Amino acid sequence: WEKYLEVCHAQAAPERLFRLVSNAFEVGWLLEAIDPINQSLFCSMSVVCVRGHRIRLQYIGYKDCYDIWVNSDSPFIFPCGFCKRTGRQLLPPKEHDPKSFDWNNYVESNPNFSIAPEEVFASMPTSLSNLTKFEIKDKLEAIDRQNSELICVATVIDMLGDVVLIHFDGWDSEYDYWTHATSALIHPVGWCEENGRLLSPPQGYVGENFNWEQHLNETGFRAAPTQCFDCVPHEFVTGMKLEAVDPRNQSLVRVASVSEVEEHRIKIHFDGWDSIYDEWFDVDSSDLHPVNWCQKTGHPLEPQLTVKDRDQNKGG
Ligand code: MLY
Repeated sequence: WEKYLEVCHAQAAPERLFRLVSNAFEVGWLLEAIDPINQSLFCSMSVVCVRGHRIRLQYIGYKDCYDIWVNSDSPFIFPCGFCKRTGRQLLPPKEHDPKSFDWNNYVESNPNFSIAPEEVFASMPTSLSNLTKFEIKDKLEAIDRQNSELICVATVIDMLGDVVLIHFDGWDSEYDYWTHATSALIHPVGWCEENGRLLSPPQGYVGENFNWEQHLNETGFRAAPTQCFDCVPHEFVTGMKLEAVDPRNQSLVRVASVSEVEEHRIKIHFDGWDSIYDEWFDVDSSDLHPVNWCQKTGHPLEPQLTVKDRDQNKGG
C-alpha cells in the first residue's frame, strides 16, 4: 500500500473512519443472523468459512449460492437462543417447525455442528438494551436504500442497542433496513420541507398533499424527537484509497478508491478496472475498510488490476 499510495499521489481514507476487532469464530458454529436481503427476518445460520475478520454464513438447509459474508463484529449476528430470549421470531433451518424448533435438540441430531459461544459476539445480548432515544413506532423521514433518490415516510419498528429497523409506511417489508441511530439515511419529520426536498408519501396515499400532522393523528404515533438524530457528516473525499468488498464476488476484498461522494453514499472504483464496475456504497456499509485492513486481519487483498492483466482480458 505504502508504495502504491506514493505512485498514485493518493491519500488513504483515515483509519478512524472504520472499526477493528478480532475474529474468534470457527467453521461449524451455529448462530442467528439478520437476513441482509429481507432485514426484518432473523435466520438460523452456520459458519462455513472464516477469513480474516470476515465469516461466510450459510442459511441452514439451503444451497451455498445464498451464502452471505459478514464481519465478525457485525451487530447483525447473535448467539443461538437470542430470538427466543428477546421475543423475536427465528426462521429455523429448512424443514423445521418454527414453533417447536430448539437449538439443543438440533445439535444433538447434527453432531457436526456446535453452538457458537456467546463471548465471540461483538454485540452481547446483555449490551443490547436500547441505547437510542427512539421508541418503537416513532415516525421519521428515511432514505430508501434500494431507491436512494427517495426520501420517504417511515417508522422505527425494532431496535437493538443503537441500531434501528426502518420500515416504509404502506410498503412491503422487503425495503426494511437496519441502520445506526446516527445514520445519514434518517431524518426527523419535517426535514424534507425544511430542506426543499420532495418527501415520498406512504404507498397508496390518497390525496395530493401529504400532511404529516394528519398522518401522525391517523396512525396515533409520535414524530421521533429531533434529539434522536445525531448524524455526523462523513469525511470521505474523492480520490481516497480504501479496501472494499467486491459486490459481484463477496468473498473478495479489493484495492479501491472513492470516485464520487454524496451526502449518504460514496461511489467506489475498483483500481485498474473499467469504471462500469464502479458501485455505490452507503457510507455506513460494513464492506468498506481502511488501507491495510486485510493485512492486519489476515484476509487476502486483491491488488489493483494492471495493464498486463487487462491485456490478458481479465479486466472485462
Ligand atoms: N420502482 C419501485 C419503487 C419502490 C420504492 C419503495 N420505497 C419507497 C420503499 C416500485 O414502485 O415498486
